[in-house]
Amino acid sequence: VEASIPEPQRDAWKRNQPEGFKDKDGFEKEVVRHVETTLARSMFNCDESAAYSATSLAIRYRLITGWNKTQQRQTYRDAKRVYYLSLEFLMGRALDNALLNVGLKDVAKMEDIISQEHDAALGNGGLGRLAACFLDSLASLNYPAWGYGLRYRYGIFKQEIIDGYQVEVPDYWLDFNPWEFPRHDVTVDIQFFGHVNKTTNAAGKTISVWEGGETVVAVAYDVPIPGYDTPTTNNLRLWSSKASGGEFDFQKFNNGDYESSVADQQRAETISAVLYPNDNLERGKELRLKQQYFWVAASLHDIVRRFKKSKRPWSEFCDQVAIQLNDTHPTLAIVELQRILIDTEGLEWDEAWDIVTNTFGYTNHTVLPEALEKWPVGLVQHLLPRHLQIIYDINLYFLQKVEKAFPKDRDMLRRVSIIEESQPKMVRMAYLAIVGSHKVNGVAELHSDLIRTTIFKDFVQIYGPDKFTNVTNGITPRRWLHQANPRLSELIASKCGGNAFLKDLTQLNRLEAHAKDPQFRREWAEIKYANKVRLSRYIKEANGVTVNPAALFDVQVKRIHEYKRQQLNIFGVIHRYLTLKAMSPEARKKQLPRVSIFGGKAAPGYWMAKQIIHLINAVGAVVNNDEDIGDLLKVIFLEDYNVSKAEMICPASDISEHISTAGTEASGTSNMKFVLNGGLIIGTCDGANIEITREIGESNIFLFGNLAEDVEDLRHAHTYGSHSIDGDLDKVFNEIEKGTFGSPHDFGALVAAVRQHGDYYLVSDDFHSYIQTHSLVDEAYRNQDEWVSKCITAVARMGFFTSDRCIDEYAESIWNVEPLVVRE
Ligand code: GPW
Repeated sequence: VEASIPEPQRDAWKRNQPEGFKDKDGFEKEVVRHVETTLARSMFNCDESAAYSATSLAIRYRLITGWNKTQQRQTYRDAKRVYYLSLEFLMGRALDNALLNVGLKDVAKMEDIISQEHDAALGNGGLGRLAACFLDSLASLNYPAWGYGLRYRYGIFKQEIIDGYQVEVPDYWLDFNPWEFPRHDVTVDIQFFGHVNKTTNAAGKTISVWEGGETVVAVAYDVPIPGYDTPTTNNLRLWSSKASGGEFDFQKFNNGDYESSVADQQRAETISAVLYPNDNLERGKELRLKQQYFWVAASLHDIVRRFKKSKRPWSEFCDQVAIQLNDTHPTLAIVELQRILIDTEGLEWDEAWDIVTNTFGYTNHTVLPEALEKWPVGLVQHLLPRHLQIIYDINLYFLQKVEKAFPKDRDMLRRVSIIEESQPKMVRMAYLAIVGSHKVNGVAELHSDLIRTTIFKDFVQIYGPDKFTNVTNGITPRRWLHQANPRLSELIASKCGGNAFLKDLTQLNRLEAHAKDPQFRREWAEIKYANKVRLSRYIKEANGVTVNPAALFDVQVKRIHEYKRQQLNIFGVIHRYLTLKAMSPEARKKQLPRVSIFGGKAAPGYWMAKQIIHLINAVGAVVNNDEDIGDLLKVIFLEDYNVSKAEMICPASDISEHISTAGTEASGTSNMKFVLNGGLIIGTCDGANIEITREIGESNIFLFGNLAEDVEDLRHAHTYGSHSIDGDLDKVFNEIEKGTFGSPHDFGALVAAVRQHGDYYLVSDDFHSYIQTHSLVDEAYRNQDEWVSKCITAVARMGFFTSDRCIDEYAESIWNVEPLVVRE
């Protein structure tokens, strides 16, 4: 590697290598040094926030050494790298994770300090959190890998509940962020708008030149990603936008056009200003497309620059580079790489296209039509004129191939065209992603089957089945077991021969032998109880409601969405309430107390989701204050569900709800988190629930509801047959309409969606079996010994769902990369 330090200074450099620190003393010394010299405070005015700052600065010092070493080694060894392109990285807090991964967790026990940290919330939900788990696994398994994303100034909004309604508050999180390193020298000029000119180059070849328009500058901010129990520390590079020409355009400024120069600056900075708060929905906004191109172009420029340093021929690009597209959001990367190769590097189309398709892999995360990205051709033309030409060419060559293979099938051409011939014409990003990648994967078996047989059926015909594969999602056990539930992790370690299970989760199977051991069960149950006490305290503090920690804790926390069916849950809660009310006081005494806990954000523009939040809170206000009911039922909506709250909630659930309409939830990942923390699941046969059932056994999960294969017929029957509502559900609706939970007018749309508008999500069809299954849950919970045995057995069989397994599968079957061990 070339060193940029002049010869005379190199010796001094080597003599003065920072050494980091190795032990508790060194760590403490570093913390005190930061309090006194970096923060200019003393022992007497070091509050918790200052303690957090100093501690994280000390830890980050330790990370940097491993980080530099990792990057140098990867470059020196010229290893193939994986680039994970994701518009979302839902990281949560970094300090606790860093302490654990570098092995200093036991040195510093400091919950109060840890809780000072603001979540890094650059994501909406499952898709963003998956990216964060993947980064943890990539580093822990020593894969040379970088994440590329956007450095949003505002992450996902904070949710406040006011009078039962969601109110959004901006999440400005960058006040003090010790985990990022601005690289003001690493910048890329990103072009927008303008026009394309055709000219002839020196060799007499016609070439396209993209000219004019405007330029925005991308600035790199690097975030170190430490692996667990390894010196490997990978990089997450986030791009921030700023105006070209520095602060503001001095030309304009000096000409007296101050306002417009400031406006230009603001317009540039707007690109990375805010995360779009939609989950499983694309709204086709111009700024979103700008974000996508800005991020993708900066990342590719960076990747290509790194490759060119190796001086290898272009034919070796895909031996050095694998790029994974986290959903279709980064699909323009395919077009951008093709553009660089043909317009800038002068490759022929076919040669370039070969490199492109061998480089990219595409992961699909949804079959919901409203989430499949399409961009109006006119918008792409306006913003990225050269890219639109290339998209048309990609489509032309693709359709020519299809026509050859299916000569008589004109409808096939219409169906698979990357350009949808609608009014206005649209670019279908998923199709572009398929055509430009060598592998396409879904995120759970059912989901991968569904994409092969429904939305991408034609492409399986065209490319054959091998291009389509499945990689079932996973979660990192470091954060989601060890960090979130330290006591359970310790108990598990005591039976699994130490912490090795955190790196090889299949070793959990050694727990199974202890599932019926009374002493072990007692310890297990005691930890669950303690976790519930902790959550109860939080609920008291946050909601002012006293809940009984001995009650069955029933949790549904995730983004609020009709397809995830929080409405089914709350209708079920109302049914339970009515049933309890109808009982005699004696009969009531025999009932099992329950706490129904909800949490999750609604997209700000998703009116129905907001109605659901309102109904949950309205039901809580009535039920929680009903003296007939007392402890038997409490309904809690936890404000501002996020990663750090999930870390507290998951360990405290007895049962969690994963009850999406069959065929709609691609995978789900919180289902895995809850089971791994010793909770059982009530769920539909959807997403990863199916594989969880296969692994842990049917007797350890509560499945209910219609199957994916029956959904279409049921929907058809709702619309064209006679649609009768479940009797119990009807009673629930009548109660809502009586005004029991406040003005019935407020909840009319939720009722009408089922009664009048075709019940698209099959709430009524599944209601009976949902209620019945909840009775089975109650019954099972009464036998605590059996229940705890089920929980232990389930945890013992969860080894498959680590994101480590998942990353190894991607590495082997999609990326063709190998680990590179970095020595300490
Ligand atoms: F629509 N997912 C998500 F596919 O959290 F892009 N946000 C999204 O916008 C999309 C998917 C998208 C989730 C899936 O809903 C969930 O089932 C899956 O477990 C998760 O992505 C990770 O694969």
